[in-house]
Amino acid sequence: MNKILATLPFVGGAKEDVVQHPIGPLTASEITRGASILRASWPANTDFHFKAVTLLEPPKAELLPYLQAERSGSTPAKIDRKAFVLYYIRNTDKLHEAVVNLSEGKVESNVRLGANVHSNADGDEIIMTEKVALEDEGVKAAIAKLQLPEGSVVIVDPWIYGSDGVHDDERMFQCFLYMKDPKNANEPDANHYAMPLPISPVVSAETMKVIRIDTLPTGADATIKELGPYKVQAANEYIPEAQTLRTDLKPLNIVQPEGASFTVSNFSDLGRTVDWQKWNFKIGFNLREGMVIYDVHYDGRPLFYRLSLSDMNIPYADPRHPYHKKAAFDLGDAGAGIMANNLKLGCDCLGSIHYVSAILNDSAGEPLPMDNVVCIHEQDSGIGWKHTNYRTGRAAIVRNRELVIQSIITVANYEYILAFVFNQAGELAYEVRATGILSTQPIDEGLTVPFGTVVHPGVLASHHQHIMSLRIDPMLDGPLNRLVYDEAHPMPVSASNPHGVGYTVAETLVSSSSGLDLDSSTNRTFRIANAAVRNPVNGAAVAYKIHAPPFQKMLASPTSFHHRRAEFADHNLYVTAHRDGELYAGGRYTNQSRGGTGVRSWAERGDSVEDKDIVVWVQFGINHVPRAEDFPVMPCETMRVALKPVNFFSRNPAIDVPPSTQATNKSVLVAAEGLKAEATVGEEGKVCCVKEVN
Ligand SMILES: [Cu+2]
Repeated sequence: MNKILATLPFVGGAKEDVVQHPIGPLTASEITRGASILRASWPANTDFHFKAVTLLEPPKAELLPYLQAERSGSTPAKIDRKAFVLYYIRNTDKLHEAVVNLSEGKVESNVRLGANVHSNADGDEIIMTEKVALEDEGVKAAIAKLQLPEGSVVIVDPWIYGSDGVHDDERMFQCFLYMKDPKNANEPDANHYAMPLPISPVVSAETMKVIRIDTLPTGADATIKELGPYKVQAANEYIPEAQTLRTDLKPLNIVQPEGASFTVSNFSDLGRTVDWQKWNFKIGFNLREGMVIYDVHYDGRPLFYRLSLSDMNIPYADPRHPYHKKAAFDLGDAGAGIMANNLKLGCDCLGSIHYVSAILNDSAGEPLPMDNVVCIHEQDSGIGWKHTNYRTGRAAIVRNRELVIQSIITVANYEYILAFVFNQAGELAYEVRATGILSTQPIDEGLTVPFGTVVHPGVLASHHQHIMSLRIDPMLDGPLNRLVYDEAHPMPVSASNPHGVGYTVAETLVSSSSGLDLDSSTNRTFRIANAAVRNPVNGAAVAYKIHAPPFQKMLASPTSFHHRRAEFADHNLYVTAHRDGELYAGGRYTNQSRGGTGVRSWAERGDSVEDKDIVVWVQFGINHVPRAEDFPVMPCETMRVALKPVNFFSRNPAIDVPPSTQATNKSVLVAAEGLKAEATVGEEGKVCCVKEVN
């Protein structure tokens, strides 16, 4: 295993005779080979539309011993490489999922999936749908009724159709139309979301034809008006050249003169092992989940077997047709991997950065290189801990350095900045920053509605919820863990509590798989614990607690398709007994899904989860009530789920972080107007040795 400190050259794929690690993402040659083995099982003239050619992760019963053997330095038992292949026979509804054994060169299983099971959309399909909508004579005739200015450019945003049970068995796209600022129609990055049009064609994903053209309601209710001349409002652009930029910002450079404190090595052609401080883990990447973190250890102790964002649902508040179907599952309907940005192009990280590239598949079943989809960097996150002895005046202080594993996805109008964040106190967090542009729709000028906010003249942004599900497969000091929660309760006034101020914290064990909720009135806090391993200081079971921000559960009725489909959206937590293949909280196939295939259904099995191999699903999110300030592009809205050790270590794990000193910080005094700053390098242990002089 070679340690690599600098940016790795792009890895184009292994030779077939190089055996890949069992959780290494499929290489280019493995993708090609998987697709061709599958093709060979069909008649020669079959036209395939490949949706996914991706790693089928080994069963945990094989992989866990493999990883343990690898760590102990012994030779692990060989595990076959397998590809999960999802494909349509092109221009039909015939969706198949197959398992191809790459090690043995054969198709192990190949089944056609039933009615109301649809695959994710892909880039080729989205671009084709845009073209089909714009070239349709009916759509052209509808646009003509708007009497747009000469030379206007119309833009199509195809949306996953959604589910309402009304003639929705076929896989379709509901397209929303916009126009560019006619005064600036040649600007490729013009913000068309400021100019929504009231026309919405529906395109069949099977036949790639327009099958219906909806007219959108633009009034206070569901009334559909005849299409007529469209009033073009002022533009509202987000690109910097359209702004008067402020001029009082000085450079702030992140300089790491001795390089990064982390090292990155290959555990397979495309898989990366990261070592940072006492942390050690592996990074994988796939089409559906994007980043996956495996086999997380701290100071040699096992913490987590697998961590990933498992699902996301964004149901919208507008009850009117066709908006009532808007409920995006961005991972299952598209994929966090396939939508990942090339981070080098956007200057998305600062300091010493390592980029990880990936290879996914295109619709022809060929390798699709995805450059720089993950960035690894460190950041300063303020003070880690501090104490000043007021008698001596000496401060002991360390800064909190974080390691960030980041990926950014663009889902048409919206961006999600996704990051696993590790720190020096044995804590890790999953952070989501929601940004990008609101999904907008036309509204009559001067109107307001209670289910959305007018963010620009004639532009409505509906309220919507972002509900995410983080999948945590723990192995705290071993694979058998339990979920408990602590609640704080006041002690009754009694002889032992005569002043009525006492309170106690009581633990409750979650014994069977279920959905669970936070309760701020009792400070209910969930912990994953290993009851077989005890803290040497206090005898408590070693544990990690889950700090998840509270969120409003899905507002759509329990009878709605939204609620039935987003099986994770009704509880803060779910806990289930581990089963291979149960990776996605809303089910494997979310596109126009019907429900019954996700974490709510798995929890209903009532499996024992007491000292078992458990999986914890943590839901979090926001109810996004748009503001004028969210347009034309939204300042980041940040959410963080933190996993923090509780009686896992015997003292503060960050006690050995070297102190923050001026010798390394090289801070500079900013003097008040009329004074000069005089800087000297300070002695060790002193924070600042700079002063103001006349
Ligand atoms: Cu939002």
